[in-house]
This record gives sequence, structure tokens and C-alpha cells, in this order.
Amino acid sequence: MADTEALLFEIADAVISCKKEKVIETVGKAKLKLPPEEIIEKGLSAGMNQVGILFERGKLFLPHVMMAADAMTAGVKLLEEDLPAGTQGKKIGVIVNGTVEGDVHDIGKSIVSTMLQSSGFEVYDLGRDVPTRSFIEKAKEVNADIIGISALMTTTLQGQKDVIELLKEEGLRDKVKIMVGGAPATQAWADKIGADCYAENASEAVAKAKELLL
Ligand code: B12
Repeated sequence: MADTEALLFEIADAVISCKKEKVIETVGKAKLKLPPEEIIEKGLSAGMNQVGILFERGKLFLPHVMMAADAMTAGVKLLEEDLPAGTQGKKIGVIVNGTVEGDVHDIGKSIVSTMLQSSGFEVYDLGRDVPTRSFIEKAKEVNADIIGISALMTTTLQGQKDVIELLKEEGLRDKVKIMVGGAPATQAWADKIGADCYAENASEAVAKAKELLL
């Protein structure tokens, strides 16, 4: 196994076993060899995805998931300082991003915000459990080009549609693009609710956000 591949594997393994100090140590090493985006996607997120699978199979319980999430967040924090600070000159566009009402999952959404910001977008991250109306109020306030909506549960996915419907009611649907994401979201779902785009991960979110504004 290549050196860097083994390191990414170690990072994923440290997340799965909730070893925060080990995550910090291995991410520290990986930082010297790999770009932050790759460490997030192929190391930290890969580990967290595995945690999700084990949780689903009843092999892990919620406290374990919380500790793994905490370890992953520590790793992402360490990498944030390495991501470019964003464009100094003209910004690409303005994005309001948040997790739908009733949903507290925010790790992936925050990664998306960070990567968008470091790619030159002006990002307003509303956090998690965001009331439907708040997405629209913020978009009006900052004159957003795109609203990003994250949902991590099948039970909260509907919240993405609610934002779009409320935008229509307010006569603002043509003024702003909608980008959706989160594990249960798919391209088919995005098409069904009339979103402008779906992205599977943070790098894709950056590429698609750029495409939307071209
Ligand atoms: C970590 C985690 C938690 C943590 C969240 C910590 C936090 N601060 O976010 C804690 C422990 C708090 C938690 C709580 C719960 N959880 Co939970 N959790 C997870 C887990 C294991 C991983 C999620 C994660 O962080 N993944 C890593 C990140 C990097 O990936 P990501 O979120 O998918 O994000 C990427 C993409 O999706 C995309 N993306 C994300 N957002 C956006 C937005 C846009 C605009 C775009 C373009 C792209 C995009 O880009 C990201 C980066 O690449 C998932 C399992 C899974 N398979 O997702 C379950 C999971 C989502 N949880 C689940 C459940 C049931 C719960 C609880 C209800 C448990 C309980 N009994 O209390 C509560 C939720 C309470 C609530 N009201 O929200 C279920 C949902 C089932 C369903 N109905 O669909 C899952 C699927 C686990 C399972 N298989 O059962 N959870």
C-alpha cells in the first residue's frame, strides 16, 4: 500500500475507533503530504461513512457515533487553516447554506461551507435545525445567488422541498438557485422537487456551484 494511502486508512480507522488524539496526529502527518480536500474526503469522511454503516447494522450505538463525530470535527478544524482563504478579489457568488429544520447533522454541511468559502464564494452558514423561513430571510438580506440545503435523514428530506415551495410562494424562485445535498438526497430527488442541482460531496458542490453561476 502506498505511504499516503496507508495514512488515509489510519485516519479513517482513528475516526472509527473515536481516537481523537490519533486523528489529530495522523491528520497532522497527512497535511505535509496531501491536499486538505483529499484528507477530508478519503480519510475523515471515509471513516465517518463506515461509522454510519456500523450504526445502521446495530454494531455501534449513538454515544460512539457522537465521539466519532467529535474526533472527525477535530480533524476538519486542523485542516481548515490549510484551505485557501478565498479569493482576494472579486467573489464568485453569495451562498446561504444550512441544515433543514428538525435535523441536527451538520458535519458534512459545514465541510461544504468551508470548501465553498475557500473557493471564493461568500458563504453565510446558518447552522443546523434551520427554520424553513430563515433560509429565505437570509437569502433576501444578503442577496444570495444560491441557497444550499442539507438534510441527513429521510424524515427531514422534505425540508428541502419546503424551502423551494416557500420561495415560490414568495415569488422569489427565479431569483435564487437551489443546491441540495446530504446522504439521503439524490439527483432524482433534486429533479423531483425542482432544485437546480444536487452534489454528492463537498468538491462536487464547489464545481456545481460554479457551473450554476456561469
Ligand atoms: C454523525 C452522525 C450523527 C451525529 C451528528 C453530529 C453532527 N454534529 O453532525 C449525532 C450523533 C448527533 C447524530 C444524531 C442523530 N442521528 Co445520526 N448520523 C450520523 C452519521 C453516522 C454520519 C453523518 C456524517 O457526519 N457523515 C460524514 C459527512 C462528511 O458526510 P455527509 O454528512 O453525508 O456530508 C457530505 C455529503 O452528504 C454532502 N453534503 C452534505 N450536506 C450538503 C449540503 C449541500 C448543499 C450539498 C451540495 C452537499 C452536502 O457533502 C458532505 C461532504 O462530502 C449518519 C450515517 C450516514 N450514513 O450518514 C447518521 C444518520 C444520518 N443518523 C441517523 C439518525 C436516526 C440519528 C438520530 C435520530 C439518532 C437518535 N436516535 O437520536 C439523531 C438525529 C436527531 C435529529 N433530530 O437530527 C440516521 C438517519 C436515518 C434516516 N431516517 O434517514 C443515519 C443515516 C444513521 C442510520 N443509518 O441509522 N447522528
